[in-house]
Amino acid sequence: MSEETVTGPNGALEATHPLALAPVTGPASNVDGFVRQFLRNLNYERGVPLSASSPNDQYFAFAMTVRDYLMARWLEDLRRQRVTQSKSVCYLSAEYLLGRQLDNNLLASGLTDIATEAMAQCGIDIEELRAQEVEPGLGNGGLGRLAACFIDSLATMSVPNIGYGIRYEYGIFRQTFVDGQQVEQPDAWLELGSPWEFPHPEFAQTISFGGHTETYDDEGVTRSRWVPSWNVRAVPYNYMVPGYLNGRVNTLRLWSAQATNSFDLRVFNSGDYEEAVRAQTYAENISKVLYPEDSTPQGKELRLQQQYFFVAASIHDFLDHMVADDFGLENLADRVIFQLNDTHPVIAVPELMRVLVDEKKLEWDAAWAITQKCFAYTCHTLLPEALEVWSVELLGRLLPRHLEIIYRINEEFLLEVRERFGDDEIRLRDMSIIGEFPERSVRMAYLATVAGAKVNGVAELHSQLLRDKVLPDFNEFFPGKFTNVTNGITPRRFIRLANPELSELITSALGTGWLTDLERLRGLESYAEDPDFRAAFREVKAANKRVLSDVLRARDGFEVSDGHMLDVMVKRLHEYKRQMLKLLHIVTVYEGIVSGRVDAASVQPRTFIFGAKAAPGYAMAKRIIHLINAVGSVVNADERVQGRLKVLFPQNYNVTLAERLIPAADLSEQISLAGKEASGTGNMKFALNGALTIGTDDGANVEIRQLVGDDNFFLFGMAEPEVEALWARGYKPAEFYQHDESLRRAMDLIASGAFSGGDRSVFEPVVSNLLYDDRFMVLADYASYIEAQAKVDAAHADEDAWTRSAILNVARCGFFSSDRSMRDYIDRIWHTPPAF
Ligand code: 26W
Repeated sequence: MSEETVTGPNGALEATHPLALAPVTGPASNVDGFVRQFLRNLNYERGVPLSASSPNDQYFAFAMTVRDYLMARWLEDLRRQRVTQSKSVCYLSAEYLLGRQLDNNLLASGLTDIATEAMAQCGIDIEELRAQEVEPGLGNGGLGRLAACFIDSLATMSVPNIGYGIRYEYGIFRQTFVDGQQVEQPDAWLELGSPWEFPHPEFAQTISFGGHTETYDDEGVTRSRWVPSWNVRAVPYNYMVPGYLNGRVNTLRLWSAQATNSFDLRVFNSGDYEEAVRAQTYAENISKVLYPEDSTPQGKELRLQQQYFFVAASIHDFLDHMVADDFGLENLADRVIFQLNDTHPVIAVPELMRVLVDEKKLEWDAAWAITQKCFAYTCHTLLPEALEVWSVELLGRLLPRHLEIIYRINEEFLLEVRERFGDDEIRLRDMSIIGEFPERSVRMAYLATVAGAKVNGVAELHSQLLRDKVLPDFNEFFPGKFTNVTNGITPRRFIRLANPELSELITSALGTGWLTDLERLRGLESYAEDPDFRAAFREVKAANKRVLSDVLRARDGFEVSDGHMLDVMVKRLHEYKRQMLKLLHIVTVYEGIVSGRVDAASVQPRTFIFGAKAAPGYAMAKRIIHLINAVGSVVNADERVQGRLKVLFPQNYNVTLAERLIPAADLSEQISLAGKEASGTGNMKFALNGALTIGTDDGANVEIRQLVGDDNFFLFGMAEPEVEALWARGYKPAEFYQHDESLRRAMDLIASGAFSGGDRSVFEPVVSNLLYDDRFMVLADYASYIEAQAKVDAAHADEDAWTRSAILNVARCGFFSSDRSMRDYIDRIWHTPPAF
C-alpha cells in the first residue's frame, strides 16, 4: 500500500451526536485496516508522514495501532467491572517487572501475522520496531516478575482484577561493568514516553502525610481524626492487561506523585518561591525511583512514603469508583480482596481501618471484621533481615493516626493471645506487632498476619517453614490461616513468546490449547521416546543458541562457541543464592586443567553464563560480581583451556535478556542454601524450556524434582534439616577447606591474586568471608556440588539420554503455569470466579 494523503475528520463530534453513543469499535481486522490505522497514528498522533518518520515514531504508531484494537474491549471491561457486582482482586504490589509489551499485546490480540504483513507492506522492518521498546523495569526480581505473571493469568482466565502499584520514573538501574565492576546508571525508561500508558489526572487522589491527631465530639460520640500537614496528588496511569485471545482486557493502575496546588499556594502566599519549588520536588520524589534493595529493607522514610502513597491511592480509588455510594460496607469483602504482595503494601491495613472508622464512622469492631476479610498476605522470603519493620518514631511522624490504629489492633490482639495462652510474657513479647529491640518498631509481617484472612508462602517447603519456623506462634493461634500457593510463570511470555520454535514443535505434537491448559504438556512424555521428535527438539535448542549468540554479539560483543553446553545462572546477586559456589566450580575445573592434572580434551566444553545485578549498597555482592568478571577474563584468555571453558557475564540482566537466555540454556543453576530461597521462578522457566536443573532441595526446586523425577534432575547439597543440624553442631567452614584438596586449590588460586593481576588484596575479603563466616555454607556444599557437576558432564555426553530428560522436564512441569497458581489463590483465598 502506498502512503495515503492525510485527510482530516470533517468537523468534531458533538457529545450528543448519535455516533458518540455507539460502542467503540477497533480498526478492521485485516492487513489493510492495520496499515490504515498505523498511518493514521503516525500522521495524527506523531505528526509525521511515513517518509520522514524515525524508527521510534514508527514504533509508537505501531504500538498505538495494537492498542486501538484492544481499546473497545478494554472500555467495555472497565465499564462492566464498575457496574456489575462481581468481586475483584486488587493486587497491591510495589513492583511489576513487566518486560516488553509489544509482542505480548500482539500475541494476546491475535494480531501478530496481520501486523507483520502490514509492516512489510509499509517497507518497515518489524524487528527494528521491536528493538525500540524500552522494558519497564519496575521491579527488582522474582517478586515483581511474579506480579506481572499473575495479572497476565487473571486476564487470561477472565477474572476481574486491578493491579495497583507505583509508576516509578526510574526503574531498576541499568548495570554496566567498568573494569569488571558494577556501575549503576539511572533507568530513564520514560525518556521518550511510553505508548502503553494512559494518564488520568481527573481521577487523581490526594494523599496526606504528617501532622497530628485529635479527638472531637461528633454528636455525643468521641471520635479521632487526623490533621495532616502536607499532601501530594496521586495521578493514575492505566495500562492494558490483555488476556490471551479471549477478548478480555484488565487494568494495571500505577500511581505517579505530583505536587498539589493547595500546598504550593500556601507556601507561595508566604512569599517563599524557592521553598515552593522545593516542596514540589519533594512531593514528586515519591514516585521518582524504585528502591534497588532486594531483601534488605533500609527503613528509609521515602520508602514508607512510597508505600503509603500507593496503597492509600489504591484503596480510595477502588472505594470511589468500584463501590456504589449506597453499598453496605459490611459486605465489602463480597466486592474486593486486597492481596498484599509481601509486606510492602501492609500499611493498607490501618488505612482501610482509618477510612472505615474515622471517615465512614463505623464501630471499631465492625471495621475490624470487614478489614480481616478484605486482606490476604503473601510472604516471599525466609531471610529474617528481609522482614520489614518501621520505627515507631518514623511511622508516628509520617502517619500518626495509622500508628494509633496499629497500637489498638495490637492491644486487642494481645488481649486475645492472653486469653488463649495466659500471661506468657515471652510469647506475648514474641507475638507483639510492636517490637522493642533494637528500637521500638512495627513488625509489618505480623500486622499482615493478624489482619489477613489468609497468609501464604510461595512453595510447599517455604510455606511449611513459614508455619514451623518463622511464624509458629501465629500458626498455632490462627489455625487454618496459613496456606501454600506454589508460584508459577506465564507460559504466554516464557514459552510462546520467548521460545516460538519450541512452541511450534509442541503444537505439532499436541495441537493447540496447551498454552492455556499447561498440564496438557504431559502429552509430550511419549514423544521423549521418539528419535525424530528428539532430533527436532535438539534442533530447536540449537536454533535458540544461534539466536542468543546473535543477541550477545550485538549487545555485549561476546562470541558463543558452537557445541558448548550452556550452563546458566541468572538471578539477583545475593550470598544466599550462592553465585560463589558456581564460581568455585569454574575455578576448580580451570585449576585442574592449568595445573596439568586434568587433560583439557577430557573436559566437556561448557560456557558458563551469569546474569545478576547487585544492590548498589551491597558491598560483598558487588565484589562477587567483580570476581566473576575477573575469573572470566583470565579463563577466556587462557589458551591452555583450548576453548573448552568460557565465562560470559552480559551486563544489565533483565526480562528481555531472560527471554533469550532461558530458551538456549542446557543447564539451569538453582543452588541456594536449602531453606533460604522462598520459591524461585527462574527455575520453572528453565525447566519448561527444556533445561535440566542442578539444584538444592530448596524452594520450588523440591516440587520440580518431584514432578520430573530424580533421573531428570541433578540434586546436591544438604537438605534444610541437615543445614539446621550443622548449625547446631557448630559450622566451621575452615575445616572443609582443610580437608578438601580440590576446594583448597580453588580458594588458594583466588587468594593468590591470579585473577587480580597478582594483587592479593582485591578478593581477600571474599575468600576470608568464606573461610571464617560463610553464612550460606558454600564450603559445606562444595564437595557435593562438584560431584553433581561430574554427573552433569557424564549425562551430557549421552546426547539422546539428555534430550529425553529435557523433553520430560517440559512434559512434567505444566503445574508451574501461573494459571494454576491463580486457580489456587481463587479456590483457597480469593473466591473470585471468572466474570463477564
Ligand atoms: C527492600 C525490601 C525487600 C524485601 C523483600 C525488597 C524485596 C523483597 C522481596 C521479598 C524479594 C523477592 O523478590 N523475593 C522473591 O520472591 C519470589 C516470588 O515469590 C520468589 O520466587 C523468590 O524465591 C524470592 O526470593
